Amino acid sequence: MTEASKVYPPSDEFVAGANATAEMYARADANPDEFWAEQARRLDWATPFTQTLDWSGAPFAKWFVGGELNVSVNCVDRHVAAGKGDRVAIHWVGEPIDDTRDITYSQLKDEVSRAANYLSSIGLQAGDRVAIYMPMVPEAIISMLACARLGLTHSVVFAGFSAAALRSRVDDAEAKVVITTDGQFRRGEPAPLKAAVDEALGTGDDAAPSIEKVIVVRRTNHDPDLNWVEGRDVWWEDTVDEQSPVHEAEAFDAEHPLFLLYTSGTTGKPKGIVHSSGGYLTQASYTFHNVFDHKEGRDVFWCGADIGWVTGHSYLVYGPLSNGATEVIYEGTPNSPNEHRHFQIIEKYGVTTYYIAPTLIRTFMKWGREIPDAHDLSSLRLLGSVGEPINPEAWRWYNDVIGGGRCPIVDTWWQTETGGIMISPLPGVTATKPGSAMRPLPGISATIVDDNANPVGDGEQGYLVLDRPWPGMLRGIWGDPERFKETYWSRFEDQGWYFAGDGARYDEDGALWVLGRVDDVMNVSGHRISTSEVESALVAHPAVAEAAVIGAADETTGQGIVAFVILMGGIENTGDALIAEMRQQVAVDISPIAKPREINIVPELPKTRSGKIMRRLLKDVAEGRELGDTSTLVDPSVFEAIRAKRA
Ligand code: 6R9
Repeated sequence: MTEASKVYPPSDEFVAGANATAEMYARADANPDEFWAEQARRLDWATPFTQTLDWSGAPFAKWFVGGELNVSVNCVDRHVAAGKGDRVAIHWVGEPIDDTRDITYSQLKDEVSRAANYLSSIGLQAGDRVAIYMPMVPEAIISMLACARLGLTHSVVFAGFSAAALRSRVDDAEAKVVITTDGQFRRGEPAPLKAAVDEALGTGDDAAPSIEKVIVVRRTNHDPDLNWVEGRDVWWEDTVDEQSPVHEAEAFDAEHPLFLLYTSGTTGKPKGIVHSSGGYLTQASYTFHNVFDHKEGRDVFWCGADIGWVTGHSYLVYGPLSNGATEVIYEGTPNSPNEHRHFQIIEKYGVTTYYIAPTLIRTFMKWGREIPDAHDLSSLRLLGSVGEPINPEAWRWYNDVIGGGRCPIVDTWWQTETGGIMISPLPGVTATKPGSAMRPLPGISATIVDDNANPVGDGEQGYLVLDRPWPGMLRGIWGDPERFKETYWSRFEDQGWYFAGDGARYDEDGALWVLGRVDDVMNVSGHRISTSEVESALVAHPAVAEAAVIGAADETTGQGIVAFVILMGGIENTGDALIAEMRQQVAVDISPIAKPREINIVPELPKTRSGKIMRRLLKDVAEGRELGDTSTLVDPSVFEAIRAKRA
């Protein structure tokens, strides 16, 4: 057998002890509703549901109809009530060395209750929206759970996003409160964060109309120019910390909106993905238990995502905590203060289950195996990957170097919209292939089809669709039901299928390979960024007349952002200085993570006769390939000029 086709069967030890079993697939297929009802009953319901799924209003689903629960009680209180209050919920590891905090489930209950008491004391009511713009500090998770406790819908905005990005999300959600920190640590240095909130929320006529309060956690205590708006701003320490640690939680309908999370689509405007309480928590909890083979009281789980992304929501907060897990939350970057940091943390806390993105694995590969080899990683027993396709080479390196050849790897495909993992191997059940997400989980149904909705043959590429509703599915786009239908359900409207936006294929053994986006969404280090969002930011620069952006293959980040811009007439091309300004414009409008790797100032863009920019051809150029079919171009010679510019 060649190295490439090698299959990795589960070890006897895993087969004997895994939470998941092979018969789950057949059982779930035979009666999906009954299967999901059983998963939902792993949670505590204040009022039991009377119907598992109501799909009569498709594509707007209702799961666990009539049921009522409190998400925060499920993640915290019930573990305390079951006598597990002294178990560590969170080993928090700050970026500065030795800045750590262990939080038990009892302590978490007190903290969440205090925050809930404060949020209700300022008049917030179930259904109100709260924006959370914070680095990876415990108060971020406490805030999310406090919102959940009160039925407030949280909208976490990644703290790496710019003030402009925060403002558009606050306005779209009409958030009443922003919870933030004074600053955050960035590679050892304190940097302001509240300043971005002040800039976002504005003053006077420009003030964000929905905002009533800004709650500030003291993190760096360092910003000498910290601005304070009397009446609007309060310190967490002076308000939340003063509250009673006792809070009686109320139960909410299973369909109550738990959170909004904005994500990039194919158009410039980010969309607020709406998630429910009962269905979302059921899927987050079920997948955590089975895909990560979680063993209560024994495992130490670590998910390297930021709470600003869906992976952070489902596998830093709701999945692990609903299962009573002990987890590591790390505030900093993997190379702070040096490249050993992650491995030191694994060693120190005895991490058993480690879940990161392929881009980080490839970064570790670049740093060299002597770094992980210098540490005792023998506590690890399961590895996970998420966010983008994992190339077989990175998979094998992860397996051999980090996993010591003994840890199953779960390559988990899912999306902000799906709420939880959808396609993944099951440890102890699946024999894995490097680079394949293998098969939909029990209860989940996916298929690969062509333009006409016909199933593709083995080896042929098609569109990945989800042909049956699932509990964690998005319930809509905030404030825009039409866009929800149009974006996800119009492509295969007659069939009633969800179109995921990814290409995929089955191999000859029926294993599923996800090939990446088929739309204008780029995936840079596992972050979704739309080409049009970056184009809009570039065009906002006064020197830019037109911009075309593509994602080009990149060895480390999966894709890198490459832009082609045309200058306004009369603007002098000052080269690097001008390009630096344009990159800055993108950082300010969106985030530093969206800054193009490369900006090419070109005389013209390749267009079809109908005026569409031929991005496919720009991609060929950026990836150094021979040009594909140029016959539909108005003027094929523009490429000579573009090539000349890049040389
Ligand atoms: C969880 C998350 C979703 C997009 C998705 C796909 C890509 C995620 C993947 C994967 C191949 C995997 N993606 N996991 N591609 N293999 N295991 O990342 O959500 O940020 O919404 O991105 O990421 O293209 O459509 P989100």
